[in-house]
Amino acid sequence: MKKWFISFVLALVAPLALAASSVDVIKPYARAVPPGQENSAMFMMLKNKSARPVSLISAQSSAADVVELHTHTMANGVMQMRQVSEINIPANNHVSLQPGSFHIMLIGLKKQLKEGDKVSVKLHFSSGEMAIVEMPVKAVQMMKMKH
Ligand SMILES: [Cu+2]
Repeated sequence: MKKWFISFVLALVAPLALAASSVDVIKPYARAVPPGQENSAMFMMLKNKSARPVSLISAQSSAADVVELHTHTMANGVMQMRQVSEINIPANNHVSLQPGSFHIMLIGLKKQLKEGDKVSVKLHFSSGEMAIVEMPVKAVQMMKMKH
């Protein structure tokens, strides 16, 4: 009887848990690029409101041919970008995607990203949750760096 009751409650609760997002996306924006530049990046703060760690595992956007998760590392005194398989957000904590650190890399832009434009991205998390985020395009100062 008790077992039956628990599975009944789970069946009732599970769809709601999937619909509720455990991650808040705060102040997202994409970097404006000059004409002819093929790559850009998206930045935002990801806040994990749950008591379990969660990771951003992939991103999709119609703005570019390829969308990757990247970070920056210092190698032999040179700042370099590299792809990462996921970006972890600790429980009840946040991670910042910002210039010089984690970012969502847009490779092969389908059109120039101009200040004032809007661009969207679909985020997939290790929890199975998904978020569609629309963000403004802004001018951002970039350090010179190698890919
Ligand atoms: Cu990058």
